[in-house]
Amino acid sequence: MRLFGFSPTRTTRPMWTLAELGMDYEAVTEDVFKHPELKKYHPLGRTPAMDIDGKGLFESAAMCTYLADLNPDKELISPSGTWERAMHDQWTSFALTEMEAWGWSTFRSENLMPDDERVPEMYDYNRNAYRKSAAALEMALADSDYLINNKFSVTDIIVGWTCHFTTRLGYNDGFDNINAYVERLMARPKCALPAIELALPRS
Ligand SMILES: N[C@@H](CCC(=O)N[C@@H](CS)C(=O)NCC(=O)O)C(=O)O
Repeated sequence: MRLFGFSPTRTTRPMWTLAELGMDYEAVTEDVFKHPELKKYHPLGRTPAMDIDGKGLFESAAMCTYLADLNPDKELISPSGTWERAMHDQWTSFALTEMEAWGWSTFRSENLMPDDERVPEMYDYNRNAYRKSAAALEMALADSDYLINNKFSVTDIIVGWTCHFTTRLGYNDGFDNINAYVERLMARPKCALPAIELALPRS
């Protein structure tokens, strides 16, 4: 098994999941975006990408879910068909589509696009849209440390990366529960999330 990518990108999600599960793999980190095989495993040439016995798997949440499913004894995820699994699907879909996507739009424009393709007009809109959604997670974390049955799971690895990323963007001011959640996750011994460094020149 090979994992293409490096921290603090979304590669941190499968990296952390693999550590929690105690699975061996080869990390491909050097010049990864220029790696001749990356496009074989990720159609857009992005990271993370996985080579699993020659088959490609992309999308960090799909990787984490698959890896956790491979190791039911580790109890990092509940089986399909259970309410807990539905809650996993709910919170991961919510984090990726209703929270992370807004921040990613700004981050990508600001950091990865050439000057003439940046869209700074969208930044306030993206931040506001993020905050409307994040208020729902803030409420869900009011009386629980972790998202599924108050027990750490792969759901927290996936959603936790989103919250760590948006904290780096300066999006979580006043969301005390989300900020405490990120700190709680970062204190876990196998956590692969790095120390918070602001990712945008503006908040
Ligand atoms: N939804 C994808 C996002 C993949 C993605 O955009 N990865 C970033 C790094 S975190 C990347 O490869 N960026 C390079 C680019 O956008 O050109 C996932 O969660 O795996």
